[in-house]
Formats: sequence, structure tokens, C-alpha cells
Amino acid sequence: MGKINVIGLGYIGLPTALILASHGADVIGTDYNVELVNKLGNRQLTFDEEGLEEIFGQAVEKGIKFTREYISTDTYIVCVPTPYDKNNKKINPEYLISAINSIMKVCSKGAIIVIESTVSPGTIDRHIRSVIAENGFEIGEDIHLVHAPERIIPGNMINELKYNSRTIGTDNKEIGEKIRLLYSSFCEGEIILTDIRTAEMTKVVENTYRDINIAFANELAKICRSDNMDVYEIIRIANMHPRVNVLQPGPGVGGHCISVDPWFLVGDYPGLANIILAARKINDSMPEFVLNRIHNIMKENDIKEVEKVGLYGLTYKEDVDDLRNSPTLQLLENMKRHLASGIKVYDPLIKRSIVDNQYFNFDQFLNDVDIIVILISHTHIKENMDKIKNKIIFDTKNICNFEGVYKL
Ligand code: SAJ
Repeated sequence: MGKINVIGLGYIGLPTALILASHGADVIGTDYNVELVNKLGNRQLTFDEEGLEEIFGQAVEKGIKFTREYISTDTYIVCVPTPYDKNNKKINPEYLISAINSIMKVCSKGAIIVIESTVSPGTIDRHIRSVIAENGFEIGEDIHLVHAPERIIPGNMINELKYNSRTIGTDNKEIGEKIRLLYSSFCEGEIILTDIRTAEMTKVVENTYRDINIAFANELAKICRSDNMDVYEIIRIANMHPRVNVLQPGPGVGGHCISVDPWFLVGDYPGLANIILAARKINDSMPEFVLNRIHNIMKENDIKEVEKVGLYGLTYKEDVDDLRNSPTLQLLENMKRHLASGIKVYDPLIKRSIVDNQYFNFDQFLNDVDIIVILISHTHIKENMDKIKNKIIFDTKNICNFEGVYKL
């Protein structure tokens, strides 16, 4: 195998490029964002992730390069975003199509294109094969297609890259074996070969499964709140049953995967995806539910100004600096729609200004608020519980055991 050109150096492409290079592959990373390419070229990481720094050093030592250009080679790994259209809920494959078009301009005959980006089932048949054919390339001759969706979780990416099992979907077993060999240079998990459509659907199913299970926990939280039951105690006891594993309720579902992928199924199978749609709606309703709770807690404590309320946490989950679709941002968006403003916000992992009334100093933030709403359970807040004990606390993550704390 010659050089490997990884296209898209974001949350998935970058760690994948680095781990491949650190295990000896000849890797060139390509991204159209010049700032990002320059940063990486100057040995600076673009986001924080445990263990990433270390494999970055190893990859640089082994000669990884970063560029804006597509490289002429025989192996491509495509990790570009695949958002969904907010109106019809269907996948928007424009980044993927543009990457494939660019590859076709430079690739050698018989090149393998591995698509890691999550796509809805049928996307490769409907959008990618036709684009390739329109360019006069024959699939299986001039170009081979592989779908190898990623499975890594932000916060534990490097470990999961190494130990998770993986799926490789191809039209051709021989090509699948080649790519299996490539991934097994760093992946110790089982690598399953299947067809492309199955690989596409499997990935979306995995994230939809989690979304539905989180929605169940969130719905239980609402039921328990309405009738004064302790949802956490109920889930804890129910989970002692050998075949029950209820997840944890929270202020909503963020990130770029679980809050996105189920929509693909709703968009493509509108008459059939019922429980999936209901789950999406429940999870999307949680920021508004939290907002109503805040309103009630303010009333109960005779606090009239929203300026006295502080939201702790801006990222989409604990101990990552990723803001995409975060429940806090969803909540602030809802507030805007209610024409309310002035609520204060702090997140120790976010050092640049993202929203109004954002603080960068924890003590100052605490000084200025009476109610603190824990939206994200960063290690930072767990280690600083003492500092908030005199506040009115609304804990949506069930991490605080003080007397009188409000829960979801
Ligand atoms: N959440 C809850 N309650 C829970 C668990 C999570 O409210 O019990 C919330 C989190 O706070 C967060 C959201 O759900 O806002 C999603 O977080 P997550 O940790 O469940 O998942 P992601 O989005 O970081 O990563 C997922 C993973 N998929 C699965 O676990 C099935 C990961 O393996 C995938 O690689 C990733 O999506 C992806 O890229 O598709």
C-alpha cells in the first residue's frame, strides 16, 4: 500500500491519521481549512483529547504531513462532516461528494476510497456511485468503494481506536481484506467484513439505539418529576435486574452523532420510524424542561432576576471541549425565543467567548449568582463541590449530594 491520504482532519480524521502514522503508515492529512493545516504543521493540536498529544508526537516523528491539497495515491480515508437537512431531515452529502470529486481528479487507477463519515443507509448507492459514474470511472475497476464507519467516543478516543471492534463494508471481499489489514495495524478489536449497505445501516442503528435509550431515561425523569418520585433511585434499583440497563436522564442530547443520525432514518422512512422520531422529540424537549424547572426554582426561592442564575457547562458532555449541539446552547437558544436574556454561563474548558454573559473565572461567576445549574458533570465541578455548597443548586446530572439540591 502506498501513501494514505486522510481527507478531513476533524474529530475523527485527525486521530485516525495520527494513529495510522504512528504505527508506521505513510500518511498525508488533507483539510480545506488553511488555519487548521497551518496549526497542525506547527505541531499544535486543534482540540484536546487524552493521549492525542502523544500519538501526535509519534506521527510527526514518522513523517506525517498536513496540506490543503489532495494527494495522488491509491488509498483515501474520507472523514468529512455529513450533516442533515433541518427541513426534510435527510442527509446532506455535499461535503462527501465534493471530497469524492476532488479525489477523482488525482487518484491512481484502482484506488480505494474508504468512507468513514457516517451516512444514512443507501447514501453510497444513491449519491456516491452516481457521482463516480458521471466522471467516467467504473466502480470495481478504476475505483473501489469501502464504508468503514468510526465508532470512537470523544473523551476516550485513542483507547477506543485501539480496542473497539470495527465494521468494513465493501462490494469486493479482496478489497475489504486489504483495508482490514490496514486498520489492524493499530486496531486490536475484531474487524467484521460485510456489504456497504449493512455497514451504513449498522452505524446509524448504533447511535439511534443510544438515543432511544437516553430518551427513555428522560421520559422517566419527567414522569417521576410530575408525581414526586426519585428517578435516580428507581433507575438504580431497576438496573439490578439482570436484563435491565436504563441510561441516565440529563438536560438533553448534544454532540454531532446521537442527536443527528436518528434523523436520517426519520427523513428516509417517515412512515416507519415512529419510536425513533418520538425519542428525538423527547431528547430535544429536555432543554425546555430544564428551563421550566429553573423558572419554578426561582419562584420557590423568590428570585426574580434571571441575572442571578448561573449555568455551569457549555460543552455537549463532560470533560470534552466540543460544543456542537450542546444542551446548554439549545437552552440559551430557547431563552432567546422567549425573549429572555441575562443568564450567566461558565465552562472551565471553554476559554473563548461563545455566548453573552460568559465568565472565564469560576470564583467571579459564583460571586455573581445565587442559583447554579449544573448542566455538565466536568471533573472540575466534582472537585469544586465545596465552593458551591452555599448556593441554591439545580443539578441536572445527579452528581451533587448536598441537602436540598434540586434534581431534574
Ligand atoms: N447522555 C445522556 N444520558 C446518558 C448518556 C449520554 O443524557 O446516559 C447524553 C450526553 O450527555 C451527550 C449525549 O447524550 O449530550 C451523547 O453523548 P454520548 O457520550 O452518549 O455519545 P457521543 O455523541 O459522544 O458518541 C456517540 C457514540 N455512540 C454510541 O455510544 C452508540 C460513539 O461511539 C460514536 O462513535 C459517536 O457517537 C459517533 O461519532 O457516531
